[in-house]
Amino acid sequence: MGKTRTKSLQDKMAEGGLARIMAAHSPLSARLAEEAGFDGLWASGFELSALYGLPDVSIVTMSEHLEMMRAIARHTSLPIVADIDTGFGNAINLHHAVGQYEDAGASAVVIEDKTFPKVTSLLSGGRQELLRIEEFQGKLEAAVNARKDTGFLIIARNEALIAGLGEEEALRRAAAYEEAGADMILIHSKQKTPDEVESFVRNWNGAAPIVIVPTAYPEMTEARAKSLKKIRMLIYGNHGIRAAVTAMQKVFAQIIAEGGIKGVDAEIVSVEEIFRLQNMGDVKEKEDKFLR
Ligand code: SPV
Ligand code: MG
Repeated sequence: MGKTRTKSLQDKMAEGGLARIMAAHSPLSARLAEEAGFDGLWASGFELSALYGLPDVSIVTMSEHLEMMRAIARHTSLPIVADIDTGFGNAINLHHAVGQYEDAGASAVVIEDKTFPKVTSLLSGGRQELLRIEEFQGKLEAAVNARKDTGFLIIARNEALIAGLGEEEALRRAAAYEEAGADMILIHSKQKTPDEVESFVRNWNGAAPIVIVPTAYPEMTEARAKSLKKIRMLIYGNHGIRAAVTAMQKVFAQIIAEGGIKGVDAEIVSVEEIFRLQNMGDVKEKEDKFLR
């Protein structure tokens, strides 16, 4: 199954294609992303941290993240791009982590060039410390060495723009990461417009395709990303958890305001729809077959 998913991710990106990857924080959200038509899932550290009501600062452990990723993998057939932050330590910890995520069914890992513990990238004024280039190259080489399937993607996440170090440093780092064996470069930005990322992409001369997460610059559509020619993966980083919070805030407030559930009933999915998403039909079939 792992290999089939990985192949489908690669097929999507072949010949100029753009893989559209939606964040998932649970098997249910993963299934909804699959039904909506996304090409893959982003096992987001930010979303899982938020689900636990925690900040995204390396508090959620590898075991917690892996366990959720396994549950997601069991529930969908989409390829999974695992957000493994800094790799849970140094090159040795990362080597172990890559083996675990590949065995758990991921098709790719994204490893960021920050120090451990990391601070979430989009926070205004966040403390952003980057590793020395040589140290991160060692981590990437460890990740490449750890994977069993050469199709399993090692994606280097470049946080130079997030840390305010400028495009020249971002390009220098991207070239060094490609040299160390990264299959793709994720360039992250928290600028409110696509300019910063577009300029980086235009000036990127490497062969490694680019991954973007346009949360901060929503004017970057799929068509605009495709027109830049070098972007092969677009990650919608946190729209599942934000949509869930929006819906719950609205419905919960309405129930309090109206003193009951009558008003919201027609606005939310039926209980039958939840039964469908839980595969209750399957239980009925098994009951008919096995319960005597
Ligand atoms: C995540 O979704 O966990 C990410 C993307 O790493 S971001 O939060 O935008 O940095
Ligand atoms: Mg993350």
